[in-house]
Amino acid sequence: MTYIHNTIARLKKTSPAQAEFYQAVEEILDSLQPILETNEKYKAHAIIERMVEPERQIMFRVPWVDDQGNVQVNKGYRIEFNSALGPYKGGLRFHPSVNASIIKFLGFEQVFKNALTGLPIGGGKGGANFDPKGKSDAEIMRFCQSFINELYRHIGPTSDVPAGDIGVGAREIGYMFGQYKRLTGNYDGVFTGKSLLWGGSLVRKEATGYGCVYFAQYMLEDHNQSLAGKTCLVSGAGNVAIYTIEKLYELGARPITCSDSSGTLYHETGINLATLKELKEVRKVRLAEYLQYHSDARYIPASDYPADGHAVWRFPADLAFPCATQNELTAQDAQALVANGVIAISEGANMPSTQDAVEVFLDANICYGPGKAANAGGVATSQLEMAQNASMQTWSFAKVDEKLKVIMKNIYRNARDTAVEFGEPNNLVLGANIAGFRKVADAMIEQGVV
Ligand code: NDP
Ligand code: 2IT
Repeated sequence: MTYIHNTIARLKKTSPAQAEFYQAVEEILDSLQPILETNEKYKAHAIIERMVEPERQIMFRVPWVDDQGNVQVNKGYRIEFNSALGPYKGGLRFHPSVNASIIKFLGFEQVFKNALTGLPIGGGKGGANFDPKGKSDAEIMRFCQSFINELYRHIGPTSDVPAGDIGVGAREIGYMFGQYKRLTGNYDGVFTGKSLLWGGSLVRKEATGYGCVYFAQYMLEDHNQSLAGKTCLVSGAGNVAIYTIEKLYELGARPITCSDSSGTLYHETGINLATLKELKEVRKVRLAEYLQYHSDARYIPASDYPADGHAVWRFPADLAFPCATQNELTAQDAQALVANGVIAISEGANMPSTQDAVEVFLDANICYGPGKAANAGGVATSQLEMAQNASMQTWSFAKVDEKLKVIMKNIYRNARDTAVEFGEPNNLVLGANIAGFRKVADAMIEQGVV
């Protein structure tokens, strides 16, 4: 306990005002107590002290000109957190809320997540406080080009390989790759999540959502349950939410909600996937427009949410898939889910449940798959994209999907077996955190004090 307290106290001095980052560190350290107590080597090698300090943090100005001819300025980030297991790997987030705390929490989580995949990738994260909403295609392109005018010198196919996250999809990756290629003259696998026309991997677009559902499936199978016939709550309406919903239907479940930052949609007969894709992938409009296609659905605007949480978690269902953003599920939401008989949570988003909410799930002894395990299918498939690029091959959809399933099963088993080893068989938070930590920490020790 003192160890956690001292680490957080030190971080508050050296990295002030980074609440999300402290939250992510505290959760990991809390889980690591049993292994830190019995393994002097981690203290002797100052592993925690080194792990919580990124290897390198790059922050830069991103100036660009909007369609009216005004000069705009955003702040760009790339935080290269840990390269013990391989090149820095992790997404870029474009959202107005982005700051150093958010990028550091995401980068820190990424280190452990990437270790859990079993693949040779270190952890990093980046982005900008740029708001893509309402921007024209030309503005998005100019922003991406300016962002890369600085970032290009820090990335490379064997050093740091960015991908998408909130606000960054195939369109943005295309503009960033184009500018990187122009500046460096290199046509290489420096980004993942690329278009299928020029180096992308089949299944990467679907991978985070599919993987999150596979993870739920493996948790349920272990408790003699299945997805068939289960009602599911999904939050978000972006890349992860859409492909979570798609896979839930394929496996016989019924997703009845989704949401965006303006409100929540509830459709008792099941969210219409074709309409959702049309609204969000093609027309890029607000979710409220869904009602124009399906008048039997209900829409709850964010202004009508309960003061202590989010409307999406207050509907009765068997399973919950938070797929929007950090801290979108509060302790009160968790209590409502448990009271309504939820049997499993699988997190598509990064750190969507507050620390108190996680405690509620663990106390209720239901299946709880933390994001760094349950959403690792996205980054794992990114690594499969890197492998295809490096070997100049293109694998079939079935081959990549099969590899994704095996990776998700291995992550689940690794987290579960580690939880069993440390005497808390149903605590996948503990299992995932210790399993990820052990791999990174032991690699760091073998590589010396660097
Ligand atoms: P998208 O940008 O495609 O979609 C994000 C969705 O979440 C949108 O519906 C958005 O609504 C909603 N959202 C975002 N921020 C907020 C907010 N502050 N409040 C309410 N709603 C919000 O992103 P992704 O689907 O790619 O990412 C979703 C989550 O999954 C993130 O936590 C991300 O870190 C995580 N993740 C993503 C991976 C990937 O491969 N893409 C891999 C692993 C994790 P609106 O449009 O109104 O903003
Ligand atoms: O949070 C994540 O794992 C991602 N946004 C995906 C990162 C990647 O490199 O594919």
